Amino acid sequence: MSICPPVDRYDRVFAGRRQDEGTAIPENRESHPMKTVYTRDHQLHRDQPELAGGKLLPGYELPARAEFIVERARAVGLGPVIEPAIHDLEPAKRVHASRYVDFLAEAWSMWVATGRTHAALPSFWRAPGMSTREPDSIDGKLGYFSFDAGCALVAGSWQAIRRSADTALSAAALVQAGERAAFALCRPPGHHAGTAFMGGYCYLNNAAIAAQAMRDGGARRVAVLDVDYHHGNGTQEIFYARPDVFVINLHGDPLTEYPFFLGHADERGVGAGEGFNINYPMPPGTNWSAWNDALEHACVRLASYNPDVVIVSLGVDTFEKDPISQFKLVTEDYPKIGRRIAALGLPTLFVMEGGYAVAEIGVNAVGVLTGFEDAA
Ligand code: Q9C
Ligand code: ZN
Repeated sequence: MSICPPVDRYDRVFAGRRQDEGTAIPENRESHPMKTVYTRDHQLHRDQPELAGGKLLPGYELPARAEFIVERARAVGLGPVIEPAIHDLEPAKRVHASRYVDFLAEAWSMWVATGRTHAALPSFWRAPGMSTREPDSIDGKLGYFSFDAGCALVAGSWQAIRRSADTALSAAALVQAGERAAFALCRPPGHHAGTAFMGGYCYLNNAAIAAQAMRDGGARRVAVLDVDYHHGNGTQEIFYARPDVFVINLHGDPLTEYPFFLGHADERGVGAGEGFNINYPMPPGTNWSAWNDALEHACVRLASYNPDVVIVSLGVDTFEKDPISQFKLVTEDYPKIGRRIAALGLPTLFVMEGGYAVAEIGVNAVGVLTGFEDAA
């Protein structure tokens, strides 16, 4: 059962605004039901600010995002919506530094102990040449374990973060138990979080935790296909030296787009992992035609890796109306993404990442999943 008390379904910001109904609801799809793993515990992470463009603003990463997606999944009859099981922190610590995970767990109480009750946010970071020693004070720790000021912590954040990882782990278990596909409706998202840092609204890397759990559960090779607008720097960093998890990213060119400091085309992996990381940076204004060319190339490379399972880091911030992104995909494009991924013919775990055009996020994200189901 959810531990989250029932709260208002949508954020104040979106009060009175309805989800975009999009195209007609597809036909009944009970023949191939895809399970969605979801918990309203995500709502505990709310009202968090972010530093953007020199201003402290309400975060773009809103509870309404997940609410609109689960509502759309139910409306189209995607399949059952189930609550994630509770996991301990060991699976997270298989990809994250133990100290980092423990920091996330204790950060809010350390922050409150300084007399502050507003959201915790870092203001200080290390530059190259500075010490790698973990500071004692919470302000030092916040900077030490982050790379931007997009990851505020509020009272309920840690519980939501843990449950988001639980969501990915439970959906991964469904796929490992033989389901053709499953949808982890994670919130907060994960792909910017690395071994020992948060950033870009991400705290624990849900897709990476799921990938490692699948490896530990017997998968020989795992492919991660990240279609979020932003480069999945955390996932890349975690698996960069490993040949057993092949990481492929389609994203806005970091020369102009967040996260700026990773995601270039010449980053191909290192050591035993050399050749097992591929980046497809694309310029602002990229439309379906160019984006689809990259997807096609990525899918051919992915198929030749012959993985046991595919994990899709599913961001829909490639949408033309996304408020913080510069690609031009339209609602009708999202089912095509799902159909191409289904054509791989592989067990597939979808893990929710970004997407900030909140009114359209349900139609777009679930559109990928119904496209997959129609072709599977
Ligand atoms: N004015 C994900 O999509 N800030 N994270 C960009 C906003 C960071 C996006 C500038 C965007 C992070 C999971
Ligand atoms: Zn994104």
